Amino acid sequence: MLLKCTILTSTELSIELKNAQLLSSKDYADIINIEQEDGFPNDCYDIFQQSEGKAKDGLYIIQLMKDLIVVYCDMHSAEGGWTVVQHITANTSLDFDRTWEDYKQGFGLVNGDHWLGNEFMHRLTSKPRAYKLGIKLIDINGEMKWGEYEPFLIEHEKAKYKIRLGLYQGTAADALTQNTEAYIHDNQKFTTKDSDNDNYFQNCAKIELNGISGGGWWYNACAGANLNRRNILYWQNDCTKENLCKYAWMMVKPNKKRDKCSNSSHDEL
Ligand SMILES: [Ca+2]
Repeated sequence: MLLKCTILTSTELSIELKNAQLLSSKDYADIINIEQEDGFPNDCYDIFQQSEGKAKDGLYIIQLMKDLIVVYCDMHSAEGGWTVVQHITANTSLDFDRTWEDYKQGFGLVNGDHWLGNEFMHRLTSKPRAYKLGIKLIDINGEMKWGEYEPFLIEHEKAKYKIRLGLYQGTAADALTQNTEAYIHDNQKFTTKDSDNDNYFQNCAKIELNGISGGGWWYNACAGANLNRRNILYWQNDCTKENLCKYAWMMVKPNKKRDKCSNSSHDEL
């Protein structure tokens, strides 16, 4: 199921968004570049650069191959230009216990809690230029932690949207490639309640904590981090049952250092 919607702008330009289901009816008026005339950008970093760093946070249309999608751009975190691929508020009413198809196409509202969609994450990060992943965590006391994996990519659907992570830096724990809990997430396939691709004898996406299941994630057996369990966000050391987190974001941005060497862009993964 993929909803499409055609927007008529004031210039009579019709725009078909592939992920229109991630917009509420009032969100359309908030799309900042809806009347752009010279083609849509590849990602939020393009917008950030073209504006010389002046572009605001908010909703923008980007082009992934021939498809147009709407995304939320974070123009202020870690030097700006980030395309948000996940946002969650602890105890959100948005259900993250979803099927493979839902995680593939995205769900929620791009202006709030949402998952942009594994297919779009794959297309974004498999472009010739290499990308990096940013993780932003805010705990209930308002303390912010940040981390980056560089490079980062999501493989195609036949590879079960496997996650590939490079070197880590940041103030948060390295919960995706560190092995302190023997659950390394790097190189793991994506698992949902209807598609078990993890290394546990049961399906990690179905295991409940306080009555809420884990949701889709790149589980190992099962998790050293999981930002898609909507009641308790989990990020080794930083977001736990003892140190509750209120918000999390996952976002992507081209790796500046590798712009000029796209031929070998993914060799280090
Ligand atoms: Ca399993």
